[in-house]
Amino acid sequence: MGLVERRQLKIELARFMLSYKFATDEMMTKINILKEEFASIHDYSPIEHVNSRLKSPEGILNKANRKGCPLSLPDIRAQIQDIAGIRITCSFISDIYRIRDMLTRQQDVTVLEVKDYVASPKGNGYKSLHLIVAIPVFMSDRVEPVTVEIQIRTVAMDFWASLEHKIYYKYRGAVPVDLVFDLKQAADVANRLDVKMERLHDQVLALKPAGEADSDLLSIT
Ligand code: 0O2
Repeated sequence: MGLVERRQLKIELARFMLSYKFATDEMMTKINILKEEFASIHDYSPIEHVNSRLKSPEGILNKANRKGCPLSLPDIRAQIQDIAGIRITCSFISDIYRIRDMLTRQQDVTVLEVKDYVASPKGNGYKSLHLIVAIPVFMSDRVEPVTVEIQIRTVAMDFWASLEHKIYYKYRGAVPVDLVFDLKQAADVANRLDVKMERLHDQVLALKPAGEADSDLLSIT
């Protein structure tokens, strides 16, 4: 593809991405409703932080090239599933699945794919639950199902992934072997922390006398 065509495609991509922005806004509203509602009823929310991002047109084209995806909007729509991305962090591993259930049982959310890197971590130690979902976006002249990738992970998994991502980009993918080894060890430590924190949390919940407000116990977590 020549420079002029690539520039033209980027302009079309910017328009095409508007639907992804709307889908992200809709999902963020759903997640924030769950977060607030959960916090007000249970005095605790499994959702610690949420953020969203849209892949840049350049990022989309790079990913399409990497995947061997033809540079046409229908192909990009079909093959690049993380143009709209939402990341949710939570305290405990069980929260990851609780959030998944709360989101996927909503009628207008269609689950297209689940990648459970929590149950089956990547070789480098990466853990996270990825949901690829479609949500209908109501435009002035049509309803469009738009794909959103939702990553759900604990704070410890997120801490690890952020650092690994920085290191990966710093070395442009060619991370030295000793650093890869250290990162894998750090992932194991993060996992042990997650398991231990969950056990402590369960113990505290088991101690809770009947009728005691959640806030009295959860404030110490
Ligand atoms: P960015 O900058 O976060 O957007 P597929 O789409 O299935 O063909 P892909 O994209 O590798 O293949 O799917 P996968 O495995 O679900 O990964 C999508 C996103 O998950 C990545 O997006 C990262 O955000 C995150 N991710 C996956 N593996 C790793 C990893 O090993 N380390 C870290 N830190 N993050 C990971 P992007 O587009 O790579 O990056």
